[in-house]
Amino acid sequence: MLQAQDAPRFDVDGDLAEVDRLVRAAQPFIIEEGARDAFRAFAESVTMDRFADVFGDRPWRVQSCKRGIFEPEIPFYEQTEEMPFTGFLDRMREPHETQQHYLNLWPGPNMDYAQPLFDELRALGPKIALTNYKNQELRVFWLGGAGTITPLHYDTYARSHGVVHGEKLFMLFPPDFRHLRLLQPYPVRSNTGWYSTVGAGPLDPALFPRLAKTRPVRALCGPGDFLYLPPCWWHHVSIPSKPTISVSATFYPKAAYFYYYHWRLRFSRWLARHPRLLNLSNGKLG
Ligand SMILES: O=C(O)CCC(=O)C(=O)O
Repeated sequence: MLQAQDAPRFDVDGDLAEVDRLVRAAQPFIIEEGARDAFRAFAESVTMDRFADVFGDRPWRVQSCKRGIFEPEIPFYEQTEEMPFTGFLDRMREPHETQQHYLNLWPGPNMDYAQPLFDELRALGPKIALTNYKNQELRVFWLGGAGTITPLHYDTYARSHGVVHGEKLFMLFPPDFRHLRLLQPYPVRSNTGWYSTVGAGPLDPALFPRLAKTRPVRALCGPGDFLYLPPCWWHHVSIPSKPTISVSATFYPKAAYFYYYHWRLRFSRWLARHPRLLNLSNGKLG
């Protein structure tokens, strides 16, 4: 098993003075909102039954990939399958043995019928200590069943991610050069340069011995736990045991621009849009 340090936790009704320091120091932490009325009312209203009522049998494109297999040429989020929304909810309750189905949902065109649900999510933001911080807007729902995994990767922005029902395990690694070496991302000249070659399945040092040299932070989030995930931190996210609904906001701290990781990702995306340069580089960009 991978040894990790637990992310610090703060009770939202306790002293939150430390939170500002941790955001400025770009360190992860959890704020517990579970006992607050605003969160409880939201959790009572936003359930799998509510999703079934709102989305019904509408055809939906969901993430769909083979469990534990990451295809470097096809980014994870581009592997999809169409199914009725209620069919996806069935998959959440009873996951397929070899195929993972996952969904993140935000207000898209022609989704007026779902607007009241997204309005409730938006209205929750200012009532939550972490997302009220610097006016982050809660915009996205994440829905998945037991065994779902988001492979190890980093983003350039920071996220605030809160569990509404179920449980999510975040394994986080700092954006330094040591971890860049140990976690070995796919090459810059690929579609997936911000994904690690380690960790499409469980993060297991028996499979990837280099993991034993890393210094991860572990954040196991249950209902009402809101995680602050600082910019450029590596994250591997899994749903250990039950159908899980979570929500997220995105936050762009200026400090993000100081990370090598940030520019590495942007350069990788830029190169992906200029395939002729890739050919000219003759595979030398690594
Ligand atoms: O919750 C997940 O499965 C992935 C979350 C994630 O990658 C993110 O918030 O950036």
